[in-house]
Amino acid sequence: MSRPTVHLLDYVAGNIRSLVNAIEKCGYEVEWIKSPEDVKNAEKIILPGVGHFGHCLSSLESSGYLPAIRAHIEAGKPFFGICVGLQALFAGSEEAPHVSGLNLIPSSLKKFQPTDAEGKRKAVPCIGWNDAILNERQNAVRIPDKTYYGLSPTSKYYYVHSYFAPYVPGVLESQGWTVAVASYGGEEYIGAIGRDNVFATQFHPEKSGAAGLRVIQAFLDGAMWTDPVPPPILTTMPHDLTLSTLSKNNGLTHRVIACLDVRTNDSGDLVVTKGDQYDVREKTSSKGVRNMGKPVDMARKYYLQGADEVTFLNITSFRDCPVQDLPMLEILRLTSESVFVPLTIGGGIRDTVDPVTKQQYSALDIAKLYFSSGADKVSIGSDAVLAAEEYYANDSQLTGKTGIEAISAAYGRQAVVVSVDPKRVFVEDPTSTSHQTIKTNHPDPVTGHAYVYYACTIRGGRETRDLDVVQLVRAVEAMGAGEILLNSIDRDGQNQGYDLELIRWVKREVQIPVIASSGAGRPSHFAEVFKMTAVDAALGAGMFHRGEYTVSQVKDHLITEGLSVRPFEES
Ligand code: 1PR
Repeated sequence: MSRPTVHLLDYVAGNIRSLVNAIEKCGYEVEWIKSPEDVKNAEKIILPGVGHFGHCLSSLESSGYLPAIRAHIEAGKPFFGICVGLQALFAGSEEAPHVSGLNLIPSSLKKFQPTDAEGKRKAVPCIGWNDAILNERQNAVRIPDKTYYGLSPTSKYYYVHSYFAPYVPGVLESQGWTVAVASYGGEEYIGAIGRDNVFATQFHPEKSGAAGLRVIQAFLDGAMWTDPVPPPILTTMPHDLTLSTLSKNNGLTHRVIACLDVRTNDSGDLVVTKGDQYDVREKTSSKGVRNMGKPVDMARKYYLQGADEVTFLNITSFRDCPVQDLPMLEILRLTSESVFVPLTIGGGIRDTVDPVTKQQYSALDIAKLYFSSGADKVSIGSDAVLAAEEYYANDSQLTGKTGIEAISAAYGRQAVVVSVDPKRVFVEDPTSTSHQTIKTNHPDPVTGHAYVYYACTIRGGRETRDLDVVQLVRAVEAMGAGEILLNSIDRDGQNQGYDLELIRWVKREVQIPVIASSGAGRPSHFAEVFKMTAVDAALGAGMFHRGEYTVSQVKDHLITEGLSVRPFEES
């Protein structure tokens, strides 16, 4: 028997593979809308959206989709907008003041401020797990004891956006809308909204684990009001705490990321490996590449343990042309079929020439391949350092030609992570280098020098450049990077905890979110980095791969320390 269908409007760039996978997981088949004519014949439509409000709405307008969508909605047929697909329902957005939306909701989107009312900083874009809670007093249209499209007040959903629809209690509800709310750094905004046949979420349900799949399933099944789901059981919750009393990061839970460094071993198989200070070879006489397991299986395992994101770094890519690296694309395709949290892929994202076909590929071409295989973000390492050097050589002028700029323009800032591989350099005093230094609490044990800067490296730490981390992160933020993955070669694989001095310093320099990486050896290191710095997420590798701790043990520990995490829900 053929499966029921839903029509999907992919008007942007083809990076919605995970949505297709989520729809298929819910038992439905996707039919693609290729022209405004197809909208007429569609019964249920999903309008996903990533990137820039102006680009999305202008391209919908110029290709004739806006009247077709309006007619679909007016005909009373089911419509589901996701992210910019929600924003399209509004009149407009600060992001593109001269571009109009569908104006079904007569208000406009605003940009998040970098500080809250008390002056506390918050990262923009807002990336992470947050609420979508119905305000019981305000929502006139609701059925007691039922949930709206499967939304649950105890679940968390994955958001990534810089612009938001401000929530004013009661206003939209009085016009018959049902509204679910989230809050970020003191600003309340609309997380989900619906009326009659229209439903939309600012969060990405296809990236929100079981909680998100439930929302997609409810829309596809036309189940507007459903029985509530039991709240997840948190066995470790101390008696004096409840979920809502745990400390959040500006409203977001503390993100825990599992990272898999992948490379070919000496028998030619792609394996997850793990280094000490980036040396991934065994210390025994064999000197073989350390084999920690199979990439897809391990990614699934961490998803089921509650990882909030999974990152793959293809660590041999600086030698091999990634265009030929089909196994890495296959790893992404397979992983995205069953892992419904954000997937990042790094390694070899730069302009390149295929050594066999001699064909030229831009960094954007490479990123496209990864996005269409299921990646949500790409992570750029070496190429970001070289681009930053050029940026300073060019009097801090943007050329528009770098991979970061091209990918950010096409897919949005949130899709571009810059992975930083710094090494500490000690100096006797700040005047002995042109680089900015800090006084460290951990002076060089040999020389006793107590001033330090962090030199950027490329090619997996093999080459140190005359550019420091502060210069790098400022430059890539200006180019349009959306997040910093902050490694430390000194700490990698040492199990001694994160480099808090480095993390604090970088957090001060940029507004975009920062992920702490390198050095996690036990759950308390995660609690330490979240409590002692303002970092937005923390990543672990070796301690998970060696089976010493699970992601759920890390999250349990964070809860006992009073820090909020996304509770894992069974699929
Ligand atoms: O330069 O754009 O081709 O990207 C290459 C990417 O591969 C970079 O992101 C770089 O960080 C990474 N990479 C290259 N060589 C290595 C290596 O290990 N030999 N791995 C490497 C970097 C660092 C983290 C690691 C954390 C946490 N790995 O990803 O997982 O340090 O480890 P821990 O929790 O066990 O301490 P490009």
